Amino acid sequence: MSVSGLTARALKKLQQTTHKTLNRSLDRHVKLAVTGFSGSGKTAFITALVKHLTTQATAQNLPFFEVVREQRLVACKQVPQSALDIPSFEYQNAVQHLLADPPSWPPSTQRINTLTLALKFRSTQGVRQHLSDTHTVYLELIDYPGEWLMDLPMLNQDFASWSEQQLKRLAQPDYAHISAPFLQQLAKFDATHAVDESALAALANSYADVLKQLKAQTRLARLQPGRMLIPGELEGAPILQFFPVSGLDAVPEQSQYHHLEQRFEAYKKQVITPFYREHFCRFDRQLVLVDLLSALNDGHTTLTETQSALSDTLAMFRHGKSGFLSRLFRPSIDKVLFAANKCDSVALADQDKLTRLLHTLLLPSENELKFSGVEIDTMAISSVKSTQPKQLTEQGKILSCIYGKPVGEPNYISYLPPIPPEHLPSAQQWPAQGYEFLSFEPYPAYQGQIEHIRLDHVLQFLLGDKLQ
Ligand SMILES: Nc1nc2c(ncn2[C@@H]2O[C@H](COP(=O)(O)OP(=O)(O)OP(=O)(O)O)[C@@H](O)[C@H]2O)c(=O)[nH]1
Ligand SMILES: [Mg+2]
Repeated sequence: MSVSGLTARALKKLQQTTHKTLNRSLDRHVKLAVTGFSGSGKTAFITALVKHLTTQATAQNLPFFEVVREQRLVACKQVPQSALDIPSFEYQNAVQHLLADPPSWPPSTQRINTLTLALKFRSTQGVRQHLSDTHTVYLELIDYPGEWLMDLPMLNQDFASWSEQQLKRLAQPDYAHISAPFLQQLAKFDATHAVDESALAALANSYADVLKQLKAQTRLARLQPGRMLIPGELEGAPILQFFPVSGLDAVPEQSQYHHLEQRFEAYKKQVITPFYREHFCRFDRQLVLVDLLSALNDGHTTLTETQSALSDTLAMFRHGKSGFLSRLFRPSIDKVLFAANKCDSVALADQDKLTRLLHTLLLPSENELKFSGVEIDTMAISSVKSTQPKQLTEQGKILSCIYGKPVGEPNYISYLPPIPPEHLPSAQQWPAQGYEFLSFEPYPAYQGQIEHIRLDHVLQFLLGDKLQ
């Protein structure tokens, strides 16, 4: 290769890097982590965010989002994404579900995908005002199957501690009826024995069945390994064929235990680590969506499990105030918003209780984050409104009900939802009849417009300062 060819390429690379760096230093590029376990509402949130910013950005619709209220948002549109190796988020398909008659929810996510929005706005202050009339912030969003998020904490575990944790969970009375066939098979398994591929495959399949049933019948978050549920390109790969086994005092070389341990480590190294490194290490802001209502429906054990799964997962993100220098080289999350999603399934007056419950669940994590200089907030939201509040009078008493179409039901109903607890009730305090919050279909769009609850607060908290 000629020296001039090399120099030209090097120069181009330098220009690209400088351009990227300048974008970052002027806060032009914001990478938002929309985090949440499967079913927490990530895809619906991203769809609603794009819809509201691109076609419904009025002061009436987003009053708490300053740039919109002050009429400084010139326009917002989807632009080609920078990551060419990741499929694009199928916005049109997702939004068509919400706008259809009757409307439905976009399907659950099977692979990672991404989308970049350009927000062109007029600045009010600082250097920017003098640089040009309008400025553009690029907002990058990534959507992925929630199951894959659950794998991140495995990076901090070895095979023995992971196995112990999984087996303890499977033995809990709430889940024992599902895990019994696997646990019985496991009791007959000799981990010290020389490798028998067919025995390992049979147990791995049985363990995968348990995970699938737990997913179908409960709202348990930590179903690991997540790729057993959504394998993506790893369908049928031996790296997925492992399962938890009780620890041994000494692990014989060439034993089945040793083999499983190797597969576990390979899964961490070849599946979780690249995913984490490529997609989860360079976020600027984070939204954590939590579906508290499904966990409450499931019972005390699942709510407690959700709490510890959230705390383990949050610990995996790089947080901390992004000073100018660290920002250039290693941007880190400096604002985290915790959102109790789907708050439209409870009465308007009780939505605050969800916020307080979420706050209580996350206290230890919040404390940790605040200590590292991260700004946090907690709120109850619904990115896509699925019910309308409705007051009914019964025997002279006013009841705060909600009106909507429950998923799978043919008709709209007025429903008096249960009151969510404000604090984590102990097993003894748990109501005998449990909780029964209903899931609703999206509320029909009116003239192509969908409604939200506090999406504008979310946008202001996460992006407001970048659009000043
Ligand atoms: N009431 C209400 N329900 C919602 C909302 N967003 C999502 N849901 C419900 O939650 C379900 C899951 O939403 P998704 O957006 O697919 O969740 P996800 O986090 O992308 O899930 P995975 O793709 O499986 O990781 C939907 O099918 C709806 O039933 C919301 O804003 N309000
Ligand atoms: Mg999804």
